[in-house]
Amino acid sequence: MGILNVTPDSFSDGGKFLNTDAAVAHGRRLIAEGADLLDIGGESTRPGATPVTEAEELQRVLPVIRALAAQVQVPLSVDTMKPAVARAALEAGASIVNDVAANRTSPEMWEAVAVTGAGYIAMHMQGTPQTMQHSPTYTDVVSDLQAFFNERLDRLEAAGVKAEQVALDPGIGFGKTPEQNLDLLARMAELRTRARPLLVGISRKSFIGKLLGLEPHERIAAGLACTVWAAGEGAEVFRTHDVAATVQALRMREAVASRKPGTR
Ligand code: YH5
Repeated sequence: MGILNVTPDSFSDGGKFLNTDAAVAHGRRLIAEGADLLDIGGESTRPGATPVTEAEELQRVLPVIRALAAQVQVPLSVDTMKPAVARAALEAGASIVNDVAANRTSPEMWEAVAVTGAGYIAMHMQGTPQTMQHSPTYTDVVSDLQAFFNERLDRLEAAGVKAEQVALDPGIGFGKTPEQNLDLLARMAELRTRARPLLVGISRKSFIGKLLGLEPHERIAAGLACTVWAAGEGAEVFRTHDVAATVQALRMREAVASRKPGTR
């Protein structure tokens, strides 16, 4: 899954206006590098980021989704916490909702997914983007997330969203200490709740920077090591800025793993 951030710090001409063409070109490049899907987001969910208004988020993502839907074959997901943005994005040609706020009650979000039959990524986050890194606390981070996924799947099904529509995501970095992120990666196989695919976002995240003392653009190799590990644990979808490198790492891992009987 290639990351396409449509925020003014990513695709502007230096001013506050977004350049849709540049975002679309970047999306096409990620597909050329081997992305099987694109995740399009108009709101930064980095720790401490300020929320954007619904109107602003719609203005950012809709033109890019419309253009890409007309030009490319891969499924498009919309990275949003707002039901209205999800609904509009699905109408504009997205087919998956990436809901990083799946730990909140959002009947409207689930309603939109239920009626459209769209894919749904249920990501775990403790707290909100504003507060999540204050002092994340778990009894046992892996069993707490298992319980969370089970509860979410039950409630999604009650809301009319079929299990087949859902992928689960531990939300690396969303209300987790570096050690808790490592625990989730180490024991990722235990998160394969009810046979749903696991998606994981590792790319350039702060826990890598904190552990190894690296700036975001220096974190690629270390992130790939985590990606290869997670694949061995059964993770199937990888959300990344660095598609070409990720595809190479995963293809090589697969080539090796396929030579070893009984290996994932
Ligand atoms: C995710 O894991 N993550 S946005 C801080 C960084 C680097 C990257 C420099 N949306 C996920 O990518 N959706 C984001 O430090 C996501 N899973 C899903 N499903 C955060 C991000 C990032 C944050």
